[in-house]
Amino acid sequence: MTGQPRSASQPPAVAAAGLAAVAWPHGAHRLDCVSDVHLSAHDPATAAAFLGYLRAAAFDALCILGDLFEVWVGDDLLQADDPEAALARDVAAALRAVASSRPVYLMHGNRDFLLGPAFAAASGATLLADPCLLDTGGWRWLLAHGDAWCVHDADYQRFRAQARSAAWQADFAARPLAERQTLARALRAQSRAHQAQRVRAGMVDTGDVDADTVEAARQRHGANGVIHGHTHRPAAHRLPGGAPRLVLSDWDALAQPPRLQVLQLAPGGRWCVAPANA
Ligand SMILES: [Mn+2]
Repeated sequence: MTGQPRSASQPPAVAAAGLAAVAWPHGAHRLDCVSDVHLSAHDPATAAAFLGYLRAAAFDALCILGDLFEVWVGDDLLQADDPEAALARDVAAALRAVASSRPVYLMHGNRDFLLGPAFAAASGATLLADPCLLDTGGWRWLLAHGDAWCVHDADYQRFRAQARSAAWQADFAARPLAERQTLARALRAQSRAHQAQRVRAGMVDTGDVDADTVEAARQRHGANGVIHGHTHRPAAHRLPGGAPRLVLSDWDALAQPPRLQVLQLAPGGRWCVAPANA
């Protein structure tokens, strides 16, 4: 899948309203976007694929748009003695090797929104605000994880607002690591049960972003197009105003065929999708 900005009916980019913008790295030809890798010690095949992708690193810059980890309960995991901690240290070291010569950007997802300054320091990654702009030179992408645009899932949006508050995070961080891990597992199981119940009840599909909400954000921030993940519904859509909305795939090395998808961006709004192990 490849794409190029349209010239004739290209939606206008107006001045951005105070949103942080990532500049296209000087001289870069290719900036890779990935998201929803969902790294976990329970899925060594996907972890190995991601580490292999970082080692090969044929990109000039890397942008991870959320849910790099299946769950992140705090940066103190880096010091812990369990398989998830060992994987987290391997990933941080591999990112750091990349970041020694190329920019690595990291955005929070809904699973790993507690990735903090200690992980950023260990990995050499620059934490991105959600959303933020990427200026590729004459073409601006609005980058987001995507969960904030799933406005039809009112229960999730309530939880999101609560979990992003300083009070909730302080209370959570004060609990022992093992308790936080148990709590995260329980929240995950609860969320799965909730989704399954909605599907059984034939209720409206709340698992996707709302296109009008995304289009409003695009216009508000003066972007030419939008890139997000989270929904695990990879596609290249057109927003109501005609601008591209590119949706990143999740990663699963054991799926048939394996899902290890990378969105490669080039200057000026050009893009293509390729397998990570190509
Ligand atoms: Mn997500």
